[in-house]
Amino acid sequence: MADIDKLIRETLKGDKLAVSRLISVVERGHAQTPYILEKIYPHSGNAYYIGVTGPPGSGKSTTVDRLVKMLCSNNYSVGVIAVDPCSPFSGGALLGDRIRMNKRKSEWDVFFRSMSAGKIMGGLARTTKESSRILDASGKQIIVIETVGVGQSELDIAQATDTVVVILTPESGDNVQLMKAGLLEIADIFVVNKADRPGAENISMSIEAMLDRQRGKLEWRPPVLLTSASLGKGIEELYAEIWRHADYLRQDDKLKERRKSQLKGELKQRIESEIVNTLWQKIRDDADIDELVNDIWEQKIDPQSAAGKVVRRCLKD
Ligand SMILES: Nc1nc2c(ncn2[C@@H]2O[C@H](COP(=O)(O)OP(=O)(O)OP(=O)(O)O)[C@@H](O)[C@H]2O)c(=O)[nH]1
Ligand SMILES: [Mg+2]
Repeated sequence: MADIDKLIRETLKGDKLAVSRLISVVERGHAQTPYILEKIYPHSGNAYYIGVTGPPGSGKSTTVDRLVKMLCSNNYSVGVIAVDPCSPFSGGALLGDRIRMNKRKSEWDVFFRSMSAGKIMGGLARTTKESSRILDASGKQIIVIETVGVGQSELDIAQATDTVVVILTPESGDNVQLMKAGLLEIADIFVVNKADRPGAENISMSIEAMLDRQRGKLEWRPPVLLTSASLGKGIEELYAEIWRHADYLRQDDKLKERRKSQLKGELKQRIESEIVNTLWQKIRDDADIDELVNDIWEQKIDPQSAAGKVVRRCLKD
């Protein structure tokens, strides 16, 4: 525990090596994770969280790279987490290298972390949240989280960040697909990247048309930007729109409400897993699962009734 306490102290002072080690401990789902999170939490909540999501290869890492450079040259300290749900070789590693190669790097306060699902115990959403809290508590002013927008991950990013940037490309296909992907609901800012390719205007117009149909329902109408991240075009506009959204959230306690509703979601998830773990522990102690399996096998009882019986008996005492 002494080691962990030292690591926590150094993390809170902003020591990069300590931050990196502490994230690794949490990432592996080490037994001391709850202790670490308890000590870290009171020091978090000061950073602004930016989420960047979109289909594979849409230019997220390239955009994040550009954004981070702009943030750093405006003297912000930045923490970046790039989540790769499938491959262990994320584009994120490249991002780190690209930033490292920049000659002005020594003046910059940036921490980069790439995570692949394979290494993570207990779910990407949990680890992303916990790692970003560590970065936040270490004093980073801006946290950027990159995830590929497939399946659950885009909902996770909306649960973990203040401003969500959804990056699409001219190849992103028709808008029906976008709706299905659930990216529409979570976007605070739309970016049509690779605008140097044909079709960018079209996709931008169909997003605008979709937003038009929602008119009245939207308190914040997400802007639709055209960028060409690899050429550095449109990034200044994106930067400005992120801050415009941040300003919008800071009015009338909107940011507070957004974060509280995220905390509610997190609390619910954590209660659920607490219930499952605690009950399972007790059920394993009380009930003879193998015997019950035999009863089910011999058709003395059906699986659903057996489950109900076990849980009710466990809750009674
Ligand atoms: N033509 C063009 N290519 C781009 C642009 N932005 C990025 N690319 C290229 O698109 C490819 C994917 O870029 P990344 O930034 O790695 O995309 P990503 O969304 O992070 O990819 P994953 O993390 O693998 O999902 C790279 O080859 C980039 O150089 C752009 O504006 N125009
Ligand atoms: Mg990437």
